[in-house]
Amino acid sequence: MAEYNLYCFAQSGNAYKAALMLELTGCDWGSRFVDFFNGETRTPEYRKLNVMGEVPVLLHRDVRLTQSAIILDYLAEQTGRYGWSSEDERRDIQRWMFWDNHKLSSYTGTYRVLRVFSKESNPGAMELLKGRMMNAYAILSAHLAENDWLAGNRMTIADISACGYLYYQDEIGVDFAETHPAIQRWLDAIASLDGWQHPYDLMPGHPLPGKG
Ligand SMILES: N[C@@H](CCC(=O)N[C@@H](CS)C(=O)NCC(=O)O)C(=O)O
Repeated sequence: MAEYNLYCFAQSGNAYKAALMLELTGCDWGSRFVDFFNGETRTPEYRKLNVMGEVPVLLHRDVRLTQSAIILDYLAEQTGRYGWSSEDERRDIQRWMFWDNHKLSSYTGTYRVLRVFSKESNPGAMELLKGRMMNAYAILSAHLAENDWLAGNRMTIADISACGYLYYQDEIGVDFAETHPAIQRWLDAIASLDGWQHPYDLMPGHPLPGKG
């Protein structure tokens, strides 16, 4: 059994944040596929594992963690990589991770679910989410036009958190090279690191059955 075990599935940008951190830091980790699209996170067994019914969940020795930001914070401490060098910097990193969880990943992830995975069409919800998502991209882009990284003048877990959904560009229906070149430059810089893999290569569950 690997040292770290991650409950994940390939379409989850939130799980990808943890998987990417584990891979970039060379951790000995294994994946446990969660059959999200067939309702596994709604089962009583899964709710015992995570009362919030969400992916990712990380197991490490006798520690069980949920929430990607907390998992990244823990892994930064465990590995000594992509973390902070002062308490002020830690707060700055957390500030971006809270923003990512609320404004960037959640609107992008929900919009993508409606656009690509949902059987029902909901144009009103999609328009609302797309507007919020595009506002978040404008904020991210403005920051990255002035800074190479989100916090601390070097790559940190804030960057690993915020990039989580943005490698699924074709499914989101955006082309950052065209619309937000500063975001594309930053995504390319992360993707050039040793060990980087696209979420569909790093985690199990792609392609979805019937979508081969
Ligand atoms: N803030 C959480 C969000 C986790 C999340 O929403 N995960 C999705 C999969 S990408 C999920 O499991 N959703 C199930 C649900 O919300 O019921 C994190 O960053 O870990």
